[in-house]
This record gives sequence, structure tokens and C-alpha cells, in this order.
Amino acid sequence: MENTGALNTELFETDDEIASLINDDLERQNSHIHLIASENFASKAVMQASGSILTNKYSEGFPGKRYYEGCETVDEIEQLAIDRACKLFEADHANVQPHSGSSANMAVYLNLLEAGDTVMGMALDQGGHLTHGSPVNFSGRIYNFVGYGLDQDTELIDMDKVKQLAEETKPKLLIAGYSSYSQNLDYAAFREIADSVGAYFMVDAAHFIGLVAGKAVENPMKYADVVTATTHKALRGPRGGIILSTEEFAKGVDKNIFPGAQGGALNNQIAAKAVCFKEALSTEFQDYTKQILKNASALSDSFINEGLRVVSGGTANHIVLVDTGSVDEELTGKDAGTLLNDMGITLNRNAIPFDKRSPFVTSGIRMGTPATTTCGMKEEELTKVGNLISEILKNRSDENKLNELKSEVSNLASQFQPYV
Ligand code: DSN
Repeated sequence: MENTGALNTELFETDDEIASLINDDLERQNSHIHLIASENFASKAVMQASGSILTNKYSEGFPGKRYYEGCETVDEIEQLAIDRACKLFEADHANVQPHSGSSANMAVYLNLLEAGDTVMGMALDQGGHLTHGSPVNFSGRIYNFVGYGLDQDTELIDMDKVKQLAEETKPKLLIAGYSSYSQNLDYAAFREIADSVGAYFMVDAAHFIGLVAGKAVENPMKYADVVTATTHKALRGPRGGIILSTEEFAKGVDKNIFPGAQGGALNNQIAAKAVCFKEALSTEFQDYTKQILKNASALSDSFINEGLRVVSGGTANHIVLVDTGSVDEELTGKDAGTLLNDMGITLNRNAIPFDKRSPFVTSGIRMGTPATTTCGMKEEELTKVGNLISEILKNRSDENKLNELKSEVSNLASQFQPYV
């Protein structure tokens, strides 16, 4: 990548504490192998738009209908972002203002539901997301969420059980989407279930919208009323959210982002989203997303060959979830994650389905391949990364061996830096 990530001197002159802390993180980003499934490295073009003078403009409203004067340019920018998103995702309508995936989901709930309504989503401890009804999140506090999960043997979503639960609970909204599930979703079956109980159907595509953009996986927009997503994961854009919908829901979505859930739009982030949509419309991006999938398969196979247990038997997307109990029963996700980070491999602890440990401790580690793929790694390197992780976890009490493995990690990371 032609992207040094280096800072301008102004920041050092104004605030050398923050400037040098940013440089510390640049060093961390450049020296580790990054496997957090929801992270990626944005291009310099995206970061330039995000750090631009557009941060100075207020623009409550939408292009052509603002509550402030002087919005001529930001109108053009937002319209470009909308048009590119509609083209990229074959959607009737796009709202590019959500500050995050959580605000995108909030706006959709505000549009489709009343407080107390029943909603079905994937339970957080089975692979769902905080905003799909966790009791400590606004979603679980305001709405009556019913969680579906995985079959205990196959660790796959059991669509018969989803159907049965929908018939019993009659949700007003059915949500498909995950933050730690490594298989594809059966949108046609979800749609049929939603229709059979008179529910709206929403897909939270935050994790895999980049794969959709690159045409590496099916486009949920063909089935859903509304698709929400973030732009900073596999899509490789700036931190933020997006809502795609059919024409029928367009006005409701817009009204519930502004004034419903948010105030002024972040014009710098919207410009950066427009840049990332342009990048994602390229054939290079399509190749990139196909490589993400190949890399995830290589990583998963590597664990299986090392005798580790990969949840749901492998991966069909960018995520690989490993049961740390398959290294040894005492090894928690927390301890594995901490040790690996010290060794230069960054990933996160994650609950495995039917986990007996708390979400802060867990019995699993979650990995994803978007970031390593951005850095140019291919199947050979991801196989190596899987071997290194397995070796580190198996030899975690052997200091000499760990020192040896740490230099192997450092050597590999130095050949695939995001910002050089
Ligand atoms: N918390 C994010 C993740 O890491 O999957 C999803 O929003």
C-alpha cells in the first residue's frame, strides 16, 4: 500500500502527547499480525477525506433539504455517496449518515417498531450482536427481543427452529446477521419465515457488507426490506454506518436517522464513505474480497490440521472461531488472546456457542482475514499464521520456544505492513 500513515508536523506542534501516542499505534499496527474480524486498514485516500475540512460543516437534513445555509458542496458529496452506495449494493435507497452500525440499527427499529414490540434476532452468546437484543443495550431494554441460536451438534443456525420460534412469538421484525458466525445465511428461508408471520425482514450485514460489495457472497438486498451495515470492516472504509432499503422504507429510514436518532451528519465521514464506495466498485476490490475468503479457509484448515477445534466445522466467510478448550480445557479465550497479543498477533477472545464461561473470559478466540488480506497475505501466509497461533498456545509454558515463535511472528509481520 502507498500509505505511510505518517502525521503532519502541525499535530506535533500543537499536541505532542497525542501525536506521539498516534505514532505508538502506527508502530503497533505496522508490527503486529491483525486478525480482529471487524477491523481493517483504510486507504490513505479514505483517511484524507475523513481528516478533511468537511468536519467544519453543519448540515442537518438531507441533500436539497437542509436546516443550514452553505450546504451546496456537502449536498453534492452526500448525493455522490448515496448514488455510489445504491450502485454498489443494487439498492433503491441508501442513507449514508449513520455514525455507526448501532445508530443504523436504532433508526431502523424506530422506523419499524413501537416500544415493547417483539423482535427476533440471533442471541449475542450464540454469535449475534449487542444491538440484537442484549439486555444491557437499548435494543433489549426497549423492545421484546427473542433470541434464536445454533444447533448444539452442528453449530449452524437451525432454520426449522427459527421458524418454530417465529410461529410461537410472532415477531414484528426478524433480523438475520451476526458478529461471530462463520457460515453463510439462508436469506430466502429467513424471508419466507418473516412473510409467514407477517414480520419485516432486516439483515444486519455489518460484518460482511464488504464481501457483498466485492460480490464474493450473495447480496442480502435481494431479500430484505432493510439492510444495515458498517463501512469500516471488510468494506475498508471509514468508521461509520449505512442503511440500504427498498423504496417503500426510504422515507421512514431517513426520518428516523434525522431527526429520529441523530443530529448533524458527519460530512467528513460521508465523503470518506463515498471514496470507499468508489474503491469498492473496482475489480481489484472484487479480487480482494475473494482472497479474504480463500485466506479464511486456509486459516481454518491450518487449525484443523493442528488438531484445534474450529466452531461449526470451518468457515464460509471471513471469520474463524476456535475453541480454546481444544488446546487444553484450562485455556480460556482471555488468556489465549492476551498471550497472542504479547506475541504480536492481535485477535479477540470470543464466546463459543453454549460457552460455560462469562463473556469477559470465554472459551474461544475469534479471527477474521480482511486486515491481513489488505496487507497482501495469501493462503500460504494464513496457513503459517494458523500454525504459529497453534504452536504458541500449545507451548505457552515454554519460554524459549515462545521467544523463537515471537521472532517468527515479527518477521512475518514485517513483510506485510499496512502503512509503509
Ligand atoms: N463489535 C463488533 C465486532 O467486533 O464484531 C461488531 O460491531
